[in-house]
Amino acid sequence: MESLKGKKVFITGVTSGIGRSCVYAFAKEGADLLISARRKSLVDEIADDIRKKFNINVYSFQLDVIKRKDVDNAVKSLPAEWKRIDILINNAGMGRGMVKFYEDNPDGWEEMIDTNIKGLLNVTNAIIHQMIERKDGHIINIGSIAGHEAYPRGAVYCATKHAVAAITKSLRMDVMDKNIRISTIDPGLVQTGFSKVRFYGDEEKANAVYKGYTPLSPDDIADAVIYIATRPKHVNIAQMVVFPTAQASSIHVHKES
Ligand code: 8X3
Repeated sequence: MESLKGKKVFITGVTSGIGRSCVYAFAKEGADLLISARRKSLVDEIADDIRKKFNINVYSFQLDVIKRKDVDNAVKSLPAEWKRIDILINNAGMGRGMVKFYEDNPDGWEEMIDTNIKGLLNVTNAIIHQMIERKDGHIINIGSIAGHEAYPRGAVYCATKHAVAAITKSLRMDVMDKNIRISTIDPGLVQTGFSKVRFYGDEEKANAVYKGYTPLSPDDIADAVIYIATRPKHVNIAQMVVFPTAQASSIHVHKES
């Protein structure tokens, strides 16, 4: 296992779910963290907490991944000691709506496409050039089983995660001569605020997604991300699909009533 001590790890979307769990998992391993999300006050709270608990260096900043110029500026204006980023975790992502395509709200499509595809591209582009120059780096995308299988009532969400899968594969080919690892971890059902956002705040619908079986926790995924990030340099976990034991595909979930 390679040590993460002192490695600079940049994580997007850290205020909840998998992003937040990744922050704590990497902090525990002694990594220095660049953490970002849309709500700066929440990012700062997490930063204060992990500085105290883990005695690591933390740089927290506001970032809306969908705004390309802002992303470029934020990365360009990082203090000198934070400019070398060893690991990027493209976590920021979301779902909006789970209804038939012809009943769906196109505003939700735009949010998903902007965040899950353009956001990931914006952040990757802002960070990969220094990795290419140094011939060193690791980018870990948080994809989804929805990037492998399309399912009903998920046309656009599935399309965005298929896009993440395609970008991951193609980018890996583009940088295979630059000593840069490109990985994706593709979870099934993880109990986070994801469903509440997807169902526009409807808690009942959101809770029903995780009833009748034991879903993955965000810590389960952070644990897998740590595994991916700590392999020896010549080992790239290209893709990792993680399900709860009661799930066998996007649409096969065994629920006890
Ligand atoms: C979220 C998991 O199964 O709702 O990416 O697509 S799923």
